[in-house]
Amino acid sequence: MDRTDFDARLQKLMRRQEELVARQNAKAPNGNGIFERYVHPVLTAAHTPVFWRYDLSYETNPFLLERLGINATFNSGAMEFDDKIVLAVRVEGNDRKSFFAIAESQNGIDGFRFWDYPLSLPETEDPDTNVYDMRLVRHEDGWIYGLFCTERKDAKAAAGDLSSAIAQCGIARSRDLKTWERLPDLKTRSPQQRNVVLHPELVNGKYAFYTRPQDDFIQAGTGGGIGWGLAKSMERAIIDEEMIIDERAYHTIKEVKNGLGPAPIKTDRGWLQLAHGVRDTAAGLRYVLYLFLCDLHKPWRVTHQPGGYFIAPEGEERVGDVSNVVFSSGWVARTNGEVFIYYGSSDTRMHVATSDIERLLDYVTNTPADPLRSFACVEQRRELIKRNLNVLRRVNDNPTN
Ligand code: M1P
Repeated sequence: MDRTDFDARLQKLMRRQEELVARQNAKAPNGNGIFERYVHPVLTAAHTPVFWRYDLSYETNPFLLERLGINATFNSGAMEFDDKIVLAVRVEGNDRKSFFAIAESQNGIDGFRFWDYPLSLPETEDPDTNVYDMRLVRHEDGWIYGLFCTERKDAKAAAGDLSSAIAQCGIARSRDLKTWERLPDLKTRSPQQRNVVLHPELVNGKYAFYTRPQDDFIQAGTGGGIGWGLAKSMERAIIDEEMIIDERAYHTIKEVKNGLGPAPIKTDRGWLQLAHGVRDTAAGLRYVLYLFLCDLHKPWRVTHQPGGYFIAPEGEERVGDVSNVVFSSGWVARTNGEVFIYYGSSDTRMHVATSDIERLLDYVTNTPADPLRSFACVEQRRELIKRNLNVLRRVNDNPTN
């Protein structure tokens, strides 16, 4: 390729990327009233800057080849920062390693643009092989914490087993999202921890964590469920006692495993919680999102839990590197009551859904719980149908025009 062709191809690459970042998003029609989906994902691998992926020097890359490809952008933490919405995105390179990068948008719906450099996250003395799924929490102690999964090879794995891994909760903190201080990993009694989330307020003067203890890297085994525990400090975060506050249950959306999503939103009726539930199918695991409410003064006590899922994968969301997955680790409640829910689909891309506190509280407090048996589900639905047919009869008898 001569210099002129090189320059033309580079300009085309840059232009295409600008067009993608500038693409406007719009609400998808025909929602269920609880939340609105959007027609475009907010982030894909193609949103990552061209200068992260290509060597742009003619001298060292005369064919303008992509040198360090990006495979996916998903499962992001989220918060308001400097009057913008920022996402701490799980970016995965073609080499399968994940890292974190901040992308910001003025309106939270479109225009997400990555900061020039990904986060340079310090390691502990036991280096992480892979880090992912950061939850951002602005804590009442003044720090912004990023809790994430740190994964390392299982040193006790049998010879030839190159898949067994140990997942634990890594902790970092920052004031500006640019410089990060790495703290020691969370210590609990569980051999595996993923989906650990910091509660934004102290509870009885201690740091409060939602956990997800497991026996095994993938399988919950005798463990699982969303746990709760307290630690005296973040500089040496140790949870001695962990209790399960939201258990897995047979023949539900969270039969195989579950885990908290982002840190809860404080409302006057309690702490609104977003989580994922996993069940097994002949086609593999299926991940959906669900909501529940916890007591305002006892955030470990579940007060309301609607039956079934809140968001399940739909359309293109169903397909990706790990298909049939929606997973959320970030949402933002704005002062006007709006809620932006950020979720990854099929470990590939990021989406936004919008709702508001009033609607979510109505959904969570008035949607009936899972009755756990087909017969009881039919009874539940027959009761709704009966009431509705009466409403429709009244409407038909008194047409307004
Ligand atoms: O691949 C699906 C998800 O698997 C894990 O979630 P969990 O620990 O609940 O099984 C995580 O690796 C998550 O990032 C991923 O989306």
